[in-house]
Formats: sequence, structure tokens, C-alpha cells
Amino acid sequence: MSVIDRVRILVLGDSGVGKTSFVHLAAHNEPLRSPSWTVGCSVDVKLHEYKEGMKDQKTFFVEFWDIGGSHSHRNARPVFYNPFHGAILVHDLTNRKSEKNLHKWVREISVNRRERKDSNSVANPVMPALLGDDFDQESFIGNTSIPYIVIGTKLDQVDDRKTRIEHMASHLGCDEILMDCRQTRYLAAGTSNAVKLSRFYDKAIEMRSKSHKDSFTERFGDPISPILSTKFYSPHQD
Ligand SMILES: Nc1nc2c(ncn2[C@@H]2O[C@H](COP(=O)(O)OP(=O)(O)O)[C@@H](O)[C@H]2O)c(=O)[nH]1
Ligand SMILES: [Mg+2]
Repeated sequence: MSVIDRVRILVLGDSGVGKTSFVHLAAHNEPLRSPSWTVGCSVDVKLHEYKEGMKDQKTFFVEFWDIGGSHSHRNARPVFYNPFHGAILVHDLTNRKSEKNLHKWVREISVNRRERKDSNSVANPVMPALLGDDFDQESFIGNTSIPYIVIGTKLDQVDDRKTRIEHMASHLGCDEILMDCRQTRYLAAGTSNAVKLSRFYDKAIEMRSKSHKDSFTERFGDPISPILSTKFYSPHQD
């Protein structure tokens, strides 16, 4: 049996917004009856068909890394961040602050990613000073090469749906899903929400392939570069 490759997705957002409820529905196609407090990080998985229906279709494990949103754990969180291939940003539609706070999450993972790159792929903790609350929210959009999707939860508790302005998803140029995490129909197969999620998983898989290729190139050079191909691969080179 061939090994199934895995792609790691971070699930980020403040405590109580519905991260664990969303992940359970996305991974198991059924609502979570009694969510409990997430301590540290919990991981759930689902199988996903990359490029379903096309000739290069391939099965992947999508790992959801549901990171506890508690402020007191923030120094420990970067342990879970590397490597990752996409991020699901969850906010609660009844709590505007939870959407504003998504900027902090985007910033936290982007800074961590950059620090790691700068330090030559050695895990490096985020400098706490960089994660203060006083950053300029408008000027910081984050690393948009990371695939993102935004999930707005508790749609069932919102009255003024029409007046809502979509901030985070438009800043990041990504899709957004508004839903009730306790209702299976919001992620049912064939719905536009399911299509958005599937597209997001595909992008994360592509990010994974790219980062594998980049780290190979960093260590061994580009395998198809003209220099390597003539020097090392040409059978009649003298
Ligand atoms: N009404 C409603 N409640 C929700 C929704 N999503 C989550 N909840 C509830 O919000 C609470 C916190 O959810 P949880 O998944 O533990 O949030 P987390 O801390 O972000 O993981 C729980 O009581 C959930 O049942 C939703 O879409 N609608
Ligand atoms: Mg949780």
C-alpha cells in the first residue's frame, strides 16, 4: 500500500469562536455535540482528493492543527507552526473583535515563518516583542503567499447579515465561508462552501509541493538547472 502524503493546516482564532466545532464538522461531516476546551493543540484529519476528477487526482491526508486560542499560551504556540501549508482563520460573527484579532494571528504565523527562514530552517521562537498588541493593523496584511480561508461562525445568531463588511478575507484576497458549525448542511458535498474548502485544500497541497521543492533546491541546487544538468547529469561531460 502506498503512503498517503499529509498536508498541515493551522486552525486559528480566538477562544470560543468555534474552531473545534468547525474542524469536527469539516473532518467528520457531523456536528460536534459537546465541544470541550482545547488545551495546547488538538489534531484531526480527513482524506481529501486533490484535483478530484482530473487525471492527476491524488489522495492526501489533511491535518487540522487546532491551536488553543488562549493568550497565556502564545509563547508555546510557535512549536506547532512549522511546517504548515495553509491556515483557516476562524471568527465569530457575533463578536466583531474576533475578526479584528485575526490580524494578530496572521501576523504571528507570518513572523514565525520569516524568522524560521532567516535562521536557515532552524526552529526559532517568535520574539514576544514583535507580537505586541500595538502593531499597525491596516499596514500589516501578512504573507499572502500562504493559502488562507476565513470562516465566520454562528451565522444562526446574526440578524443584520446585510450590513456586514467583509474585512479579513478581502484583505487577504481569499474565500470566506459564513456558517453555523452545528449544521451539516453548511459544508455538504456539492455546495459552494464545500467547493471553497476543497479549493483551499488543493492550494495548501500545492504550497506543500513548493516548499518541498524549495528546501531540496536550498540544499542540493536546482535539479534541472543548466549548470547541474551539464556538470553532473550529462553522460559525456569531460
Ligand atoms: N450557535 C452557534 N454556536 C456555535 C457555533 N460554532 C460553535 N458554537 C458554540 O460555541 C462554543 C465554542 O465552540 P468551540 O468549538 O469550543 O470554540 P473554540 O474555542 O474556538 O474551539 C460551543 O458552545 C459551541 O457549541 C455556531 O456556528 N453557532
Ligand atoms: Mg477549541
